[in-house]
Amino acid sequence: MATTRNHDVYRTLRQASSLLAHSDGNLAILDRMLDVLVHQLKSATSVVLSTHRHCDGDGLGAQLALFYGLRQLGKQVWILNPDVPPKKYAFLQTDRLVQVFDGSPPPPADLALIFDTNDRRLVEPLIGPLEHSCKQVLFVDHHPILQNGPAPSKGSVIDISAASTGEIAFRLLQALGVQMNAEIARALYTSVVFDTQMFRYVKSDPRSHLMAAELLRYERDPEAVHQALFATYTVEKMNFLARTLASVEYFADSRVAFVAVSSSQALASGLDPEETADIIDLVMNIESIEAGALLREDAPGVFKLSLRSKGRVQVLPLAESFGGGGHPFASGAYLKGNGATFRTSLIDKMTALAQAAPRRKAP
Ligand SMILES: [Mn+2]
Repeated sequence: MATTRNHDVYRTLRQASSLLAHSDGNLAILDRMLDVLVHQLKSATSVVLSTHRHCDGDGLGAQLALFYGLRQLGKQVWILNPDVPPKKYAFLQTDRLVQVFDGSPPPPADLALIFDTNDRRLVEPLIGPLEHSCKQVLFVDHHPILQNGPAPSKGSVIDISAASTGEIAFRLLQALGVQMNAEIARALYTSVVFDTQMFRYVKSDPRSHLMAAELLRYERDPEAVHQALFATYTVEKMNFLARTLASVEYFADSRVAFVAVSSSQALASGLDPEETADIIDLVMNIESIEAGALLREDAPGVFKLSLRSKGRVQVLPLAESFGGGGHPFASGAYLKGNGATFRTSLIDKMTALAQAAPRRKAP
């Protein structure tokens, strides 16, 4: 029976997590927080599910999985997001299932869960009205809590050992006794595949693969998901990337890369400005590169910074020093000021970080 098998995989997942937990000792606390959340979900009759602005496959997959799962348990459930999901996620029926906040009060619910962030600023302008309408608003996330950012609400479940929020959603659904099916599997598989970038970033932990193995018993066309997530370029976009790649600057023996773009250039090439982050991910494929920065100008003096690292350079503190956040090795910030000053400062700081970083070992 599928339930028995689910249970076995869940036990393996827990064993895998406890291996990690010995290093930080947080697993017992995390387990207790998950138990409390499961209890709250069981007693709730109405739940709103949300995620951060500019949602991605992870947050979207987690909220869709919970949507199907909680509906299966007879709950009243809504997906309400701060903005419209990118078109490439239409294969997840986002047009039909995701409501976009338009200023009117969110449905009054027992509980609201916000996935894939614990920074309330990334849920503006929905977060205030959500707190007003719902009895409790909690974050379910895998990003580190920011040193200088807003604290997540009490009772939020934050597991930084998870490679995707989908992993936490999977555990919640299993603990709730939800029966796995094709819809839930596709949503969770999207989370895992998106945030691990096809199993490239798995935190040296077997959980992403174990979970995928279980989901693939229900997801019959994983290649369709891979293509919907990753083979989405247009010719215009490829040409834009080619032009921009030619302007990347390299420093510190090509261990550091810096590139600047503007939203208006992107829009003129038919790109959503968010898609320009693909440039920095491409640059990170260069063997020698340890850290990369993309500075995107959205309006005169208004920038979005994206930082990436291969793991030996911590870019999160750098993002935090600019008022941003994210993961230790993929983070960002919104900046206001002088682009040339930011460029110099970023290159100096990343060069210092790369030079202080440990040398790379062969696997
Ligand atoms: Mn994520």
